[in-house]
Amino acid sequence: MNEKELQKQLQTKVKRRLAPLFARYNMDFSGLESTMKWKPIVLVIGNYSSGKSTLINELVGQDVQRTGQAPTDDSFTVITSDVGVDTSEVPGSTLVNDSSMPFGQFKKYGERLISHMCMKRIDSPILENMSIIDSPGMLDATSEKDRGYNYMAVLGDLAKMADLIVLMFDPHKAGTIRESYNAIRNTLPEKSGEDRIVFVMSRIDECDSLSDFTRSYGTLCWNMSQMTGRKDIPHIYLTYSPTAIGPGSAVEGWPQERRELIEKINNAPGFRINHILEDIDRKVNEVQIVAEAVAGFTQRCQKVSWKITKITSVVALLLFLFGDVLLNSLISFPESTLITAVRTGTFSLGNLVIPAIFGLVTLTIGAISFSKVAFPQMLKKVLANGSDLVRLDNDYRKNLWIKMEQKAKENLAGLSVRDLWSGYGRSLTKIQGFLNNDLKGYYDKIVN
Ligand SMILES: Nc1nc2c(ncn2[C@@H]2O[C@H](COP(=O)(O)OP(=O)(O)OP(=O)(O)O)[C@@H](O)[C@H]2O)c(=O)[nH]1
Ligand SMILES: [Mg+2]
Repeated sequence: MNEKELQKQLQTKVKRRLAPLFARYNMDFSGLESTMKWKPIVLVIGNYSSGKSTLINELVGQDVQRTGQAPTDDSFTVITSDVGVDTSEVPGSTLVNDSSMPFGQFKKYGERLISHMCMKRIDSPILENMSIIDSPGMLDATSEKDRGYNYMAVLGDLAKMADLIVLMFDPHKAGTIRESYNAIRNTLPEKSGEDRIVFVMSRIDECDSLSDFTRSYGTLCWNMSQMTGRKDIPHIYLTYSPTAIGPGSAVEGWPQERRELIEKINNAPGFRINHILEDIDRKVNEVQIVAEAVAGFTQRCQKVSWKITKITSVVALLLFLFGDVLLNSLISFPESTLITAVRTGTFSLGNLVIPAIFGLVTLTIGAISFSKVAFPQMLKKVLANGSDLVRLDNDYRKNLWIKMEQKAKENLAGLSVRDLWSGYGRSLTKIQGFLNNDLKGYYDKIVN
């Protein structure tokens, strides 16, 4: 099966199996759905005038984006293919309302963003397998506030969808890499997110001397070690624009560096299915820990309820048999008890009235004591601290719980006594089954 077929199959199956489960726990499925839709995405971000649009124009072989020295772009542009169609521009309002594309989630940022989004369809070989998103360059913190939408959050959401994020910096602004990195890092999967980011120092021709270059490169490395918290520095690709510097101006070694970057970008579609699986894995683990907490709580309640039922049933039976004897000895009523009536052969249905009342009242007291006393108390306890509802035997689970605890509590707070028997255990088993069987199967398929 090829990647596209696998992706299609995955999309159908995941939706059928998981959408109802996500809904059950009030969790958002649309993010996952949009990840699975559409083709691979390369997102280009970085500071203004770092050469993002220039690089894209060179990749697609057309001047599709405007370029210039001052901050030029103030829009997010999705560049995609449309063989045989003249360059046509689709406005943001169409983009976010087209359910065949994954951009619906950006509606939440409001009109300001939508009017600063668009799609350009062009005919270019590189776009057969991917789409490229050009972004407005990052400015300083004060100017970011004037955009009228949350620029950093938008970058984060786009990064979540992307298969490759090209983070570009020119030598003059190497110090601002941290803001861009922070904007995207937290939205990416913990384990593999780092691999999706490509760090690029552009416009290297503008370094006047080797020491100038070393200074910029050093600043970039220092910033990167600070933000990633890692001792090893990820690979930094170097690039320049052949069109901007003119023919024959490239120094030896530069073309090779640039080729490596382009190859990396060209390889982005190859990671698509793996990224989709990782995203599914991450989201399903999130829903699983919530489901585990809810199922843990419902099981605990069922046990207590069962205990109360056992005790009250025994008491109810005793009172059914002997309650009227007790009453008779105290107030000489009823005249004939159930046992006497049976023994003397004078039994009539009337003899059942008092025992039945005794039995039913006891059972009702048992039920009320569970629903009005035991259940609310147990709920209060887990809402104060529910960490013993889930297995927290490693750091991954601990961090996951920190992230999802609030969601789990929302679900727990919404439970009523009746919900305790509505199959939360089964839902958890389904989620676990998906993770352990279905998803594993898909991972195996792409490895083999
Ligand atoms: N010398 C030199 N100039 C470059 C290079 N790459 C781009 N430029 C020039 O730098 C300017 C900015 O390039 P753009 O591609 O518009 O930069 P951008 O990152 O898209 O900028 P914004 O859209 O404003 O964020 C343009 O005038 C380009 O011609 C390069 O490698 N070397
Ligand atoms: Mg630009």
